[in-house]
Amino acid sequence: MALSQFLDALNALESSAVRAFGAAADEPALESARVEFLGAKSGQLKSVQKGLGALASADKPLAGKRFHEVKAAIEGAFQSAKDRLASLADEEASTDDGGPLDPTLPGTPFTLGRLHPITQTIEELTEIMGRLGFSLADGPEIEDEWHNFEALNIPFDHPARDPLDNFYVAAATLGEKPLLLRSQTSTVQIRVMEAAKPPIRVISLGRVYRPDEVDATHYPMFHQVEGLWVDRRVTMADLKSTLRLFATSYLGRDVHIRFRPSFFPFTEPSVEVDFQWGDGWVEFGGAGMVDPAVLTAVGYDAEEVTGFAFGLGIERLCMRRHQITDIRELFRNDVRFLRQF
Ligand code: FA5
Repeated sequence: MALSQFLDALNALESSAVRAFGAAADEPALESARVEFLGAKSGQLKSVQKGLGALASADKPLAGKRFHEVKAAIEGAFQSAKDRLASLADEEASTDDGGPLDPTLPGTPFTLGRLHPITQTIEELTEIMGRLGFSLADGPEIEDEWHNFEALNIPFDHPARDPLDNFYVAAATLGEKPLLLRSQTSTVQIRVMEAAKPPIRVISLGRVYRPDEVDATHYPMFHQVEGLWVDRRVTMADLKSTLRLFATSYLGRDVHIRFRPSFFPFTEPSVEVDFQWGDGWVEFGGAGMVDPAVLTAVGYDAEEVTGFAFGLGIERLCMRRHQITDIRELFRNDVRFLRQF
């Protein structure tokens, strides 16, 4: 046999074997390709090898070298086909318990997130008060003592200013104005009145902070909704009808509302606001007629205008609406709980 003929046969064998192993899509196909090309008895490599003996001795070294190259290439193609099928099998086992892929099975559904119940409550309260003509106002959560206390007629020696009852910001150093996390949204009353002249009709909803002991109805961070209406001849009757409309819009027509005499430094007279809950009454917040001292502190003429203000706990409203009995549920961030709203 001529050398060139032998080398041509080797080249043809190499390309058909590499193609066959590359195309083997499963174990049986791979095995039959193995038998065809690498089979010990009648594999094609074996039969080409037989031609080696018929070559002239001078051609044998070159022919033998090329034969071993082709043999290594074919065995390599077999090994990589084997590895490829093994890793495919692993993948299937890990995604589908080893069973074959069933393209007709439904996919993994995307679950849509939803707004936190407190955010939902804030949005709903904003809309209700918007219908009553109240626009939205905002203020910072880190406040100075003027807005949190002084302008609200809470003097320096008032117990509400006790550092133990407030979250003062440690970064405010000696000589600088002390700063604290606001303990009530009433701060926004001052910010709004400093910035605008009457008539004023705003609400503000946001976070407030108090170092209260945590229990089923108290949390160190909670939310309040503050309302403020200042104009000529605003009366206590306006306050009561506004709060009644607010309560029935959010909680339903059968909710009753009750005022109890109380004291806040920034309102006079002041009341606690209770809503009926089952057989009993629950306190939702405080309210009253804006104290003339507050109107004067922001530069209003207390002889000309009057106003009412209220501040209610948003968690309590949300809990009352959804029959949530423990405020801590709202902040545990357990999606099984939050998904219900
Ligand atoms: C005030 O904060 C006054 N600023 C309310 C006010 C505004 C009076 C305008 C007059 C005019 P009080 O401290 O009572 O009031 O708090 C109001 C409501 O916040 C409470 O009734 C309660 O619903 C809620 N609240 C108070 N502390 C907590 C707490 N630790 N966790 C959850 N809610 C709370």
